[in-house]
Amino acid sequence: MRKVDVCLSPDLMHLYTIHDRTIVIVDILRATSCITTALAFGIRSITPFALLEDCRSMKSQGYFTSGERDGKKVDGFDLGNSPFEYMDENLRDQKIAFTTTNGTIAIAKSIGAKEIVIGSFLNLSAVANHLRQRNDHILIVCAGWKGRFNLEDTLFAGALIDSLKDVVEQECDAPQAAQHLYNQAKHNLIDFLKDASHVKRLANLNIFEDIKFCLTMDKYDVVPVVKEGVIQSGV
Ligand code: 3SL
Repeated sequence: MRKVDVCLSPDLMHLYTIHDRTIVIVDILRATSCITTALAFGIRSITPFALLEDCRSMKSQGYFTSGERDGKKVDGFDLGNSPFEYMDENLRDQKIAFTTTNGTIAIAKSIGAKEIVIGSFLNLSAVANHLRQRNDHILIVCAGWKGRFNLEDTLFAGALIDSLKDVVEQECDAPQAAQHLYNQAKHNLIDFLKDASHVKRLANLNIFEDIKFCLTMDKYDVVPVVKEGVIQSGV
């Protein structure tokens, strides 16, 4: 049996050995939901950056610049961090440089893992099938918010563990906790998350449709994979 664990915040990454693991990065609201959507809509690649100015500098190399800080589109960037922005025909086959408050930090901290996969509710079954085909131990890394725990990423971790329960052995207590939470929430994720901190943060920015969309299950079949620092479709 392969082992599965959940890292509840990128600030806890130092506790885990990663070189022998497939890491699944999750930032439901909204970075990994955007990446999944972008690749489903035919964007060629997404290069993630932890630092905003590194991302901005890619403009001169023909990249579209995209992302946010504190939920707001970065001044001078081409795109923000709403999945709906990536459904644009004009972006088909283009290269995007991407930076976000938490999601791209979680990716940067996972470099060195055996494989890095991008997960969201939008591609939950595709990611689960991908993991089933590999025999690696798994670490689900929740992007959280500025080092803190968040509910929506933990719910995704629970959903993924639930769908792999016949082939994984849980390490420590975080996988159990995530699975219990998901089983409580699964009949109405939107209602369960109505008081979640990032739902409120986005609502204060008048962002509502993104939340509903990012909580949709299995809309896309793509499995974004990070290879040599670039995210491309692995399926
Ligand atoms: O932190 C992140 O990576 C973002 O997904 C946050 S936001 O939803 O765009 O505010």
